[in-house]
Amino acid sequence: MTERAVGVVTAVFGPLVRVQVGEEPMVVPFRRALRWAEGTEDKRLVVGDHVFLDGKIPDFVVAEVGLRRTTLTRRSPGERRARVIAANVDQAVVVMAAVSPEPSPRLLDRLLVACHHAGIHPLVCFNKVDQGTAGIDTWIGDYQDAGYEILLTSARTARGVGVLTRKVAGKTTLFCGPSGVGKSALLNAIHPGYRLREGSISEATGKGRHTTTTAQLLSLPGSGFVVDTPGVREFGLWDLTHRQLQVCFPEVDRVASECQFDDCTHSSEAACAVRTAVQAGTLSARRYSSFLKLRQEVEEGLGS
Ligand SMILES: Nc1nc2c(ncn2[C@@H]2O[C@H](COP(=O)(O)OP(=O)(O)OP(=O)(O)O)[C@@H](O)[C@H]2O)c(=O)[nH]1
Ligand SMILES: [Mg+2]
Ligand SMILES: [Zn+2]
Repeated sequence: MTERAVGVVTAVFGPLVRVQVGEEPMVVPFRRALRWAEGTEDKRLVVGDHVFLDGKIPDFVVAEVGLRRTTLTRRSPGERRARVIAANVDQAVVVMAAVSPEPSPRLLDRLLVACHHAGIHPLVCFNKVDQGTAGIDTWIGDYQDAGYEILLTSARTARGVGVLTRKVAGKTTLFCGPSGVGKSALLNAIHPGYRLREGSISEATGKGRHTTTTAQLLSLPGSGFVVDTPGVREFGLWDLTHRQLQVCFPEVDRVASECQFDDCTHSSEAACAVRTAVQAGTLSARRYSSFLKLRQEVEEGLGS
């Protein structure tokens, strides 16, 4: 008799996917004519996809993909279309190292925008605080003022790992950030049973070595899932309107409600509450400039 099973995609390897059905992981192919929920834009299976399998053990095949509740998407260099990284994620821990590899506020801001736009709750995590925090003190303030939850962790000394473990319990949480910041190390600290491979930092470039090469969804002890992802160098955004981008900078959006004009661009208008706040030092000049830069980029990308 043909059975129908429900599972979640935990890894994608070309024509095969690893699916967890109940407690049972299995590697299965997918039908060429997969049935997708209406409105699915990027028809490639990703971790977190809810799938329906037809067939009989051990000959299951993925036949249908459920509606994606959330999709985290990026535009890779040279690609015109959105690429979904993971589906059905509730929150993301955006990880930067406190010292090495050198943290990139530019990339952090992009990842935060991508999370907001996807409806995924972002948390900002500075890992490797055992190496010092002097270099990131001002930024911590910027992100705290913006309303983000900041986690200071060390996978090495286990500082902050208890808090992180509580934050991810019962949810589906994606870990993202540059290579070498310790995403896999933090997940190993949360649950040593994962035994994820950790890389080293190149002495020549000060960067990670892209140790994790494919995204994978892992079950947490208890309930919930975490997603380990490969490090990103760039994170392309596109197809956001001015208004949508502004909402992705919560602190700018809050102040903007007091601008004189509804369609204020916060760049040259005289009665602009955002510029006034930057001048008064109540809004971070760096975040403001990051917002303007991203807006310009999004504008240039539109319609091209
Ligand atoms: N000092 C210190 N080193 C750490 C910490 N966390 C991770 N590392 C080291 O940083 C290096 C990179 O860690 P990974 O966990 O592989 O980093 P990743 O973010 O998963 O990198 P990719 O998989 O390449 O994206 C390893 O040598 C870890 O041992 C930490 O809290 N403190
Ligand atoms: Mg890794
Ligand atoms: Zn304004």
